Amino acid sequence: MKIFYAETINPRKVCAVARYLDLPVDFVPVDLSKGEHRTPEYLAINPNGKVPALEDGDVRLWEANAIMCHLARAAKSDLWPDGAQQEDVLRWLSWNSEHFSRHAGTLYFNYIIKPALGLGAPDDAAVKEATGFVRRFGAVLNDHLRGRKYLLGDTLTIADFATAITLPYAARAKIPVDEFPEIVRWHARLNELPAWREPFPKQQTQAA
Ligand SMILES: N[C@@H](CCC(=O)N[C@@H](CS)C(=O)NCC(=O)O)C(=O)O
Repeated sequence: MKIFYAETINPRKVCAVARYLDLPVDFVPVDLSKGEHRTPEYLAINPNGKVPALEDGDVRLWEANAIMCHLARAAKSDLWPDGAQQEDVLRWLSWNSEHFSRHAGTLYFNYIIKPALGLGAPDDAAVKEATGFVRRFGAVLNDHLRGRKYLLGDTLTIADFATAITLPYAARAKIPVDEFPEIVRWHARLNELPAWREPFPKQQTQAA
């Protein structure tokens, strides 16, 4: 099984899940700064020209959430549970894409990716709007987490890996999570997992 990744938020979800499940994965780095995600070879794997992507035998899959499901199924893990819990996971994955990480991701892009790729200064209007949405939807997340260990209660799922994905970058990306004590507590719990803290494979150093 191969995972194509860069050290950015969406690949981070799948790398963290693969590491948490201890799956035998071949991690293939894709250098976005060199345009390796736009080569014909890579576009044949993910026509969107985005990371992550997965190859598993005949299966080629893109979209981080779908890849996390595939990894959990491969490991027969309840990170992707059955039945009513699955609906709850889908609820949080959808909510997160539309409402939380969408806006937290705008802050991540403006404060981390733009400077890293030399794309200019943060867009003040976009930052202001995104910060407002993070506060609005962060309050929903904070209220939900009260009295729960994870989004689904006692069970860790891929919804936690997806929804928390911008939090390791909160300080640098000026994501106002410190205003939400339940989110801070939940993230501290995720930080107890080595796979969450260090999701990416160690880069091989070039021989001199
Ligand atoms: N919805 C996609 C988003 C993937 C995505 O936007 N990946 C970013 C890195 S976090 C990327 O490949 N950016 C390169 C580009 O858009 O040129 C997923 O969840 O996999």
